[in-house]
Amino acid sequence: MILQAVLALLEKEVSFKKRITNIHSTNGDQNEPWFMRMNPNGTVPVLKDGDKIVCESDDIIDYIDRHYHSGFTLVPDKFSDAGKEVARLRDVFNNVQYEIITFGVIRNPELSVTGPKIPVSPAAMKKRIEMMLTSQTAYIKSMSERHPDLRDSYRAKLEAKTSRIQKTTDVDQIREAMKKCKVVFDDVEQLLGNLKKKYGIPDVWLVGPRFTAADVTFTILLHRLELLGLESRYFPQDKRPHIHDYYQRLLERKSLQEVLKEEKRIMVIMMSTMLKRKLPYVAAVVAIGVAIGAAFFTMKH
Ligand SMILES: N[C@@H](CCC(=O)N[C@@H](CS)C(=O)NCC(=O)O)C(=O)O
Repeated sequence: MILQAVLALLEKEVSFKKRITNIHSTNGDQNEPWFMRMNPNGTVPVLKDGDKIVCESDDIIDYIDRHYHSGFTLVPDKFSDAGKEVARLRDVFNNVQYEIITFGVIRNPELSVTGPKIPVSPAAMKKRIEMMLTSQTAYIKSMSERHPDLRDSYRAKLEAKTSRIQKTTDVDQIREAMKKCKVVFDDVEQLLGNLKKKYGIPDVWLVGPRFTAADVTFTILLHRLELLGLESRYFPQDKRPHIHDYYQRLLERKSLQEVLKEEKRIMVIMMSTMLKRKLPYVAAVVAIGVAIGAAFFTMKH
């Protein structure tokens, strides 16, 4: 998830340059040879720091935490109790099937409580998924033929992407992903309650009084569920008061406020680009681009 990396960069108060691309267009940066040479998985986000390239959100967060000592320590020593708990929780949150839930709920809005706040119609989402399975895959295939040195990476990407996207069209899999996500919320609710008792303070984070990488990952999950109009199912004040209160505290954090502002800025930029090109499904491209987004970061020294 791109926003995790952005949030971590903001929490660490490091400066960076960003390059934003629309991963849902046929030839988004992530499918281009220069990008595949940086990240053979062809996924975002990617961080470039001098000659060093880091792919995968978690690795990016670990890298900036290790190399930049401003802000909070997000990843405690992996042998400490806190470090082990951060790793455990990141694993739990990374196993939530974001893509299936996001695409699935937009396409089947009856699965949402208040309706997705992303202005994409189910029909536009259906077309978008079809486009991904047709023109995007055709583009990746053509690139694999034109760039023999990258053929294996393109082929692996094609396989992974097709199977991921196909899963988003199966309502049973969507419901299953949502059910599993609920179990995560039951566990976190209990965890926060226990931590409040243990530390005797009301404003605990997931591993204690300090904000860590586990909170970064959970923040973005909460934000995504809110965008999908699922907050009253997953963290309503009456049933999951600890998570509800945790999210209110998150919303007061400067880093998350910046991320939300950035999300809006990207929406405006993408909207005007799409309008200029007179592309169809403007709302779908813009909104999904924002929600799922895409970015490549370069550190400023
Ligand atoms: N585990 C990876 C997942 C990366 C990933 O799947 N990124 C998606 C966007 S959330 C992507 O780049 N999709 C574009 C594509 O597959 O063409 C990470 O956390 O960095």
